[in-house]
Parts: sequence; structure tokens; C-alpha cells
Amino acid sequence: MKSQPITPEHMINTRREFIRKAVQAGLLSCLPLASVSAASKLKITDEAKATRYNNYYEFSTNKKFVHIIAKDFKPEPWTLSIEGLVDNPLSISLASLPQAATHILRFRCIEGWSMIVPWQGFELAKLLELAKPTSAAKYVRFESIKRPSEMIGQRRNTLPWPYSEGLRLDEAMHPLTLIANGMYGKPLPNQNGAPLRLIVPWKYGFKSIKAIAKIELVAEQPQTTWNSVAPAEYGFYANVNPEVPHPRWSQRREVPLGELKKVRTLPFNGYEDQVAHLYKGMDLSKHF
Ligand SMILES: Nc1nc2c(c(=O)[nH]1)N[C@H]1C(S)=C(S)[C@@H](COP(=O)(O)O)O[C@H]1N2
Ligand SMILES: [Mo]
Repeated sequence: MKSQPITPEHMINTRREFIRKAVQAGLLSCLPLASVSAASKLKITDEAKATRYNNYYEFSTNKKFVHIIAKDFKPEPWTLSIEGLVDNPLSISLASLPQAATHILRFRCIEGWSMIVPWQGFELAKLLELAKPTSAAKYVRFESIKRPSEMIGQRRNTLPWPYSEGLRLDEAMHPLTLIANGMYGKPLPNQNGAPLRLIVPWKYGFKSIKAIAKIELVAEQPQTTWNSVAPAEYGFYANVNPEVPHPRWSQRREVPLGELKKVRTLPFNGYEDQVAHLYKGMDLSKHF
């Protein structure tokens, strides 16, 4: 006969459920961040790892140097413009952005490393609603700042500048799609995309464009930086998918920053329940 576990399964589940509900209700927000992450089963990456290993070609292609080379970038003052197919084009300063909250989310680079970051940010949908997209708007195009005087990587043609990205409008309106202006309870560091960057946690990291200066509502799928330079490696959709290998490596596993062992990569980076419906009827092995 099998021995009984000391705590019956249903009691463990009840406790988990209690913690989950309490977190959702904001009741545990007075606890240190670590307790909240334990409750949601996400182990937050060390801040020093997440802020000293960066992809940001405007500064350097060497991930370990970006945080040093980006020191003199001036993220303020800043204006973000929202234009194109909108009834109410906007030019917003940092002081008049929507209220930010903390969002603990997975982040997965196409190169095979990952992190779990407490971002401060707000839903992109809140900004788009202010601008009022017209019925002709079907996609959103994002453009980073071009400022070679402060971004020395832009003095070379490593990529066509400015860096640009795009989302389908329904992806952009999804509540997991954020504009982040902080991380680890502090303003966003230059190397992580100050003053404003996109976070799309179910997509590979290159979609999460940094130092956004312009958001444009458009009718057609926009050209995007990495997709235009290497379309076979960087799809427009770029949903995290362990089943679809990169042409040069498998995407089944990833190394969390600061850890030695690889872990399994999850479909849609763990957000399948929230976002899979956006892609009903699409062949995701083709639209990678
Ligand atoms: N403007 C701009 N945004 C960018 C990049 C870049 O080179 N330039 N790199 C992308 C890539 S490939 C990744 S993985 C993430 C890295 O974000 P992090 O440095 O905060 O980890 O930023 C993305 N956004
Ligand atoms: Mo990346």
C-alpha cells in the first residue's frame, strides 16, 4: 500500500489558491518582493544580472559592456509621440504618462537566456486608448530614438537606425503588453531601455524595443529591424515556441541569468493561457 503524503494534496492546493488570490487582491503587497515571487512561483533574477548583460546595439554588441557605454545617455527630457491612424495624435512627456504598477514577468531572448524581472509599467492599451486608433489601424509600429552623439553604436551600420518593431493591434492591446519605465523599484536604467521600453513577455526579447520615441498606428504589417536584416531568423510574430528551432540552435531550453542549469522553455514563454487565442487558426511553425 502507498504511504500517504503528510499534507494531503487538496490542502496544499488550498494554500496555493489562497496565496494566489491574496496576491491578486494586492493583500500581500506589503511583504518583501521575494515572498510575492515565491507565491507566484517565479524566482526573480538578481538585479545585477538583469542590468549588466544587455542586448542594445545602439551602444554595443557586447552584452557585458552596454551598461558602461550607456552611462552618459540622457533619457530626460523626453517626448513620446503617438501618430498615424489615430483620431487624437499625442505628444506626451514623461510626467503625464499613465500610472505605473509592478509586473513580475518572464523575459526570454532568442539567443537562449532568460530572466524574471519586476518591471514598473502600464498597459500599452492605456496609451493607445488616449490616441484613439481609427478603424483603419491594424498594426502598431514602434521606433527607438536615433541619437548617435550619445549612442556610439549608431555611428556604425550594425543595424539600420533607428531600431524599429511592430505588433498587430490586438497584440498591442493585450493587457500583458506593457510600456515599462522602471525595474526593481527604480527608474529604468539606460542599458535596459530608459526612459520607456516595450515589454511583450510571450515574444522573444528583440520585440521589446527600448528607448521608444514614436508609436505609429498603421494599416499594414510594418517593416521591423531584425526581421528586415535576417528574416529567416527573426519572424514578425516571434512568439516564444520551444517546438520551432532557430536555424542555428534549438529553442527547447534556456539559461536563466545567474544560473548554471538550463530549464525548459515554455510555449508562449509561460503565457499560453493568456495569449494563445490571439493566434487561432494560424500555423505557428510558419509564423514564428
Ligand atoms: N532599441 C533597441 N531595443 C532593443 C534591442 C536593441 O538592440 N535596440 N535589443 C533587443 C533584444 S535582442 C533583447 S533580448 C532585449 C534585451 O533587453 P535587456 O537588455 O533589458 O535584457 O532588448 C531588445 N530591445
Ligand atoms: Mo534578444
